[in-house]
Amino acid sequence: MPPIKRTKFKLTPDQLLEMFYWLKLIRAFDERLSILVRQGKVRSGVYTGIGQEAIIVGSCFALRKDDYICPLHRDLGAFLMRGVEPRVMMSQMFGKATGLSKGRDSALHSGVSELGIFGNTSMLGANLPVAAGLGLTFKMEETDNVVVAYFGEGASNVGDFHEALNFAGVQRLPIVFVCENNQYAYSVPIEKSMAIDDVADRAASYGFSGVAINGNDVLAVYQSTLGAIAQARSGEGPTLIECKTYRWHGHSEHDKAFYRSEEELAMWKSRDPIPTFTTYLQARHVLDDAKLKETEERVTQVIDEAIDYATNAPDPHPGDAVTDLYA
Ligand SMILES: Cc1ncc(C[n+]2csc(CCOP(=O)(O)OP(=O)(O)O)c2C)c(N)n1
Repeated sequence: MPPIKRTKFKLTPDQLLEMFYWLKLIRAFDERLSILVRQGKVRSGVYTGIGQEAIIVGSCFALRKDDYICPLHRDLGAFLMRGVEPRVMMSQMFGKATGLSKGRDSALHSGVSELGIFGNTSMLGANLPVAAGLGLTFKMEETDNVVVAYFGEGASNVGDFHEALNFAGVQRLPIVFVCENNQYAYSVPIEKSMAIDDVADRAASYGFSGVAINGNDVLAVYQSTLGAIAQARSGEGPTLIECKTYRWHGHSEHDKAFYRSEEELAMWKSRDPIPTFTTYLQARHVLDDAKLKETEERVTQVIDEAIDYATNAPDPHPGDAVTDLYA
């Protein structure tokens, strides 16, 4: 196969390599966090997205800097891709003063408005009406910004999801709803919580399109998000993209996931988004052994540095507990 100049989605080799870097970095960040939890270094629940990275990378890659995301608990990678420094993110997980919320929350609820990240609360699906509010703001201000709102298939069973989609559909809001369907909501498999196969079908009730795609294919996620974003920017309203995937670890690091079989896990691991994309890049002469080694070394260096920084960072000062509050 001859080397490619750019893909049919107009991605250049450098952009493809950037996507590859993010996949590797986000995977490594979660893998190291998983070890750090066992070492007692993390002062937060850790909900890794290992196995699901293609969704975050493909969708965030399609965004502009001035767009917004509404992430959920499993989306730390989205924080990194939007520009949060790995050392700051690691500090956040360590509950250090150098973290996003300066060690004052359980780490998963911060937002960074200047990077277009709207912080979430613990209530499943509660980020979706917030995304609708952001979309309404963009519409009223007549900007062409969009918001990407992430949620799991479990969250698509709560009322907030349906209210948000209904409102977004009625108002034709510039929102891309990205469902990370990893097959389980904690221990509940999808067939025990939904009477239909595809979350994507729910969009039709609210007057817009829903599409179910392979969430382990970073280019498929990118392409779908790009199309949905173009539609949202031109005032044609929201889209629901359901990305089928699987989480390799338990719901959180304290969950041993006894409710699923080894065979099932092995089957999904064989669909690992990273080797699939690696082979794609190698076959098209975008990635050679030297670039692969360089990327892996860079990732290790970035993560090592982030851990060193967070380990040596100061704890929060009790006197700062009530700073940055407003009423
Ligand atoms: C309204 C609400 N109900 C229950 C919970 C407890 N809870 C937290 S995460 C979770 C499972 C979430 O599953 P899903 O939405 O599919 O996302 P995933 O964790 O699989 O990424 C549950 C039940 C909660 N936080 N909020």
